[in-house]
Amino acid sequence: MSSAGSVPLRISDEVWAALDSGQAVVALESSLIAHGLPAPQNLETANAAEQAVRAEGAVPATTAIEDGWLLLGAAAAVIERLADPVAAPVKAGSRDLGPLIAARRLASTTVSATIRIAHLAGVRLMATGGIGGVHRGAARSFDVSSDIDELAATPVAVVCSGAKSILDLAATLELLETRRVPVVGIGVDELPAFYATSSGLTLAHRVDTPQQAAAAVAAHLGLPGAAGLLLVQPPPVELALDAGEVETWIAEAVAAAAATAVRGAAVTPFILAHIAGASGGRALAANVGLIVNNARMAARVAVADARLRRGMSP
Ligand code: PSU
Ligand code: MN
Repeated sequence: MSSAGSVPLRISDEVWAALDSGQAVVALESSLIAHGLPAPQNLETANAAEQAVRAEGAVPATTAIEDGWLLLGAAAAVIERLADPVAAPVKAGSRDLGPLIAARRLASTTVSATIRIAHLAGVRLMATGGIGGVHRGAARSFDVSSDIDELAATPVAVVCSGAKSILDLAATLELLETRRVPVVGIGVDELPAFYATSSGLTLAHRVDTPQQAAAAVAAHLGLPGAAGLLLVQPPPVELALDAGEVETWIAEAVAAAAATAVRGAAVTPFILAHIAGASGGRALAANVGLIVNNARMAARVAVADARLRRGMSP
């Protein structure tokens, strides 16, 4: 383990060695382990995502907060605790890092917290299922994920299946444009709708290979003042759900959340759990499949990006 300067950042030996030698590294968030997926699929998915990254020749770096440290490359034992409902890890967004370091709490990291940690060590790629975004009814609730503003500030490329369809996808795409975050489809012209292949929302940019994606990442991150970008791909075709069916479950879940005391950061896990139950497991299978698929794609892009930085063709 190594620490970096005065920031309490603990980088695993494996990740440190990869960074040191210019090898591809992919950051993986842990909020989906602790709060997005039920046990035991959460731990299985975390392990499968790490394996998918390794299989492509990159090094996975799962992020978390533990005992006063930001972790980049959480050890297997930490990932097991994050996946254990009894350990009850806190969900950390960007704003939470300082207080949770000071309190020495065990915490999982959302996309916003993950890209901040990744960028501390110069990691350029991360993977997740879907980013947070503009919630339905945000005009009244002001519930907009800090993932958006963190992407607007932090130069990391996030591979995902868009934003979860429980959000207002059109408003999320508009806000990403306002915040100057490019959204690039990988093999698609439309924003994927997480569980479903398409949202009907057209993207401004498309690439068709990991090499082209890496070229877009390198060009974007090379611009002075550039911050984050999104690379989006739909769920694996055999697991994708029908958009109309998903919409029905979401409407139920949003109504159920509004009828209870669930607010703020608890809303996303609540709605995801409702959909998992209502779909009879098919939403869960799609969620797991797309997370692993996005980890694999992020690794391919990271490998091509690492080649570009070594002056080789991607
Ligand atoms: N995708 C999933 N499950 C999740 C999340 C994404 O399939 O649990 C998490 C991500 O960590 C994302 C977070 O960054 O939800 C957004 O939460 P909020 O809206 O509270 O910012
Ligand atoms: Mn929120």
